[in-house]
Amino acid sequence: MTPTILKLGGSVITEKDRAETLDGDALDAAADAVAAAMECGDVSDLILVHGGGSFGHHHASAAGVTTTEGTDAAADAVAIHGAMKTLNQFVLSRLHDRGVPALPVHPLSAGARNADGGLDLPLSQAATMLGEGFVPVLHGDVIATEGEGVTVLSGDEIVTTAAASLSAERVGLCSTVPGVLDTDEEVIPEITAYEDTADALGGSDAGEDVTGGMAAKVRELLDLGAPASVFGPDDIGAFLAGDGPGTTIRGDG
Ligand code: IP8
Repeated sequence: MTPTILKLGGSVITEKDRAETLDGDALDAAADAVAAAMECGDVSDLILVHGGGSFGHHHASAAGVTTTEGTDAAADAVAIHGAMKTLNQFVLSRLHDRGVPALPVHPLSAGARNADGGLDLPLSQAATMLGEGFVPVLHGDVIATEGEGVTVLSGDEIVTTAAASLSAERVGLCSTVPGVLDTDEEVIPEITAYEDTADALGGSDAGEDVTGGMAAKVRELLDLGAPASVFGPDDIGAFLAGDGPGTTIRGDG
């Protein structure tokens, strides 16, 4: 089993500037594309991951929790986790409406991060779900972290971890932009080394996004052992059909 992993960016499926607000039309369109691809057999072993958008990031930012700065306040951790579960429930129900057999996997209850930042995220439940014909749906979350209480776990880190441990064949990141853009706002078709695009990527313009913007994503994707595509919402169907829309990131990981 060599799964395809698709991440739906939080800013794609939520209204990023309004706390806990879904972009229902965008989520419907994404769910339509997933359902259509499964129906026509373009993809079978599919794992979905979604980001936090105005659900997780709003609460993480309010509590001052990031991927490295943790909290020992359980109520703050539960507020962030609860918001992510709410968003996850929206994703599941829109998929179920279209006959996609989606099941949730909540990282807070599954894994942990050690003091060196290393992530231990056992995914045998997701593998078994795939084998039984389900579509596991993971999400960015908070995670118990040695020496920090809980920290934020980004959906991108889940994608890279799952891609490695489940030997993913392909990885897709659906973002609000049609790919990784250069300084002229043109899509860079292929990236094989971070240095080649560092100037074009700059830092993060992510606002409340506590896990960083495109530069951080590119770095993580270059470490994958599988090709990754970064593309916009209109290209979910093309990606699931096997095309390489947007930017293809091919590291030596
Ligand atoms: O949007 C972050 O996930 P991301 C999740 O994939 C939280 O970075 C809890 C902020």
